Amino acid sequence: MSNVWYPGHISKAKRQIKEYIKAVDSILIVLDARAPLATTAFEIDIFKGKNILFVLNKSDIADKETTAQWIQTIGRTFPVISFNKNESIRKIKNFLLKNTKEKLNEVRLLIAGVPNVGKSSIINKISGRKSAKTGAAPGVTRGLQWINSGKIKLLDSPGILYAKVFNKDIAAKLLLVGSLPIETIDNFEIISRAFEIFKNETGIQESFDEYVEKFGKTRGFLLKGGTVDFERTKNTLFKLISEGKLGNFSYDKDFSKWEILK
Ligand SMILES: Nc1nc2c(ncn2[C@@H]2O[C@H](COP(=O)(O)OP(=O)(O)OP(=O)(O)O)[C@@H](O)[C@H]2O)c(=O)[nH]1
Ligand SMILES: [Mg+2]
Repeated sequence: MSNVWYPGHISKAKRQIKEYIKAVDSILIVLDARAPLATTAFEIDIFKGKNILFVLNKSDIADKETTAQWIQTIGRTFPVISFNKNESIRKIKNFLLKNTKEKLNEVRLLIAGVPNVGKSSIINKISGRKSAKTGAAPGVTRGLQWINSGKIKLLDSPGILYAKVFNKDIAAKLLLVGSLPIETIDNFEIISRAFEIFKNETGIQESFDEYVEKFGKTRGFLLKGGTVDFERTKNTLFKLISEGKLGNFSYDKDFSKWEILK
């Protein structure tokens, strides 16, 4: 499997995280509720020995039953909650305060995870301000940034990923949840695997080409001469899937595979 998207700011962020880690007591690892296994595709071992908490974010666009099962599974070994941008600040604040040790009346927390899982959005929610930049494409946060919210001091960090040896299944799921930008995926195997996984959830009958053809026509994504603009349609299709606009689905369901930081 070839390498996937790995811009320079990610390797820089990993070096910075290793530095800053000494200054924090706890790590809040944000996973996408739709793919809690695939969204651990980074060197999670660098956080070993710290107080680790998990958030399954974007639960509003995941399958509810599957998220409940993940909470049960992960909850056996780590503090975990499901969350989404429509939920109350109290829920996440209480979770953080309950599960962190206070030092000098301060909770210092690093927020980490793969790109686009909603790290900066969670920070803004907790601080009640738009202090951290957020955006629909992966790779919005470029450097580490402290944000204060009363006694909770939050350190936002850029999304990180493994640099290489991406397994096709993991890459496909990262694409489905928007952690890899569709425009950068030139390996068609990843795209077709992602469509296959999506198809399994939705009950779509068509092949990828047939589906793109139909989707492009419906949206009017046509080139001169009336043929469907494949690139534009494919990119829009994956963007909409990642934003949950084509339905709420979960892509990781193998609960027995959760064996992190044992
Ligand atoms: N449906 C849904 N979308 C969300 C939620 N949280 C964040 N988003 C959207 O997801 C996108 C990414 O959010 P960010 O907060 O920028 O994510 P990030 O993890 O900081 O991303 P990077 O800095 O690029 O790694 C934005 O378009 C948000 O509006 C959520 O709970 N539900
Ligand atoms: Mg961010």
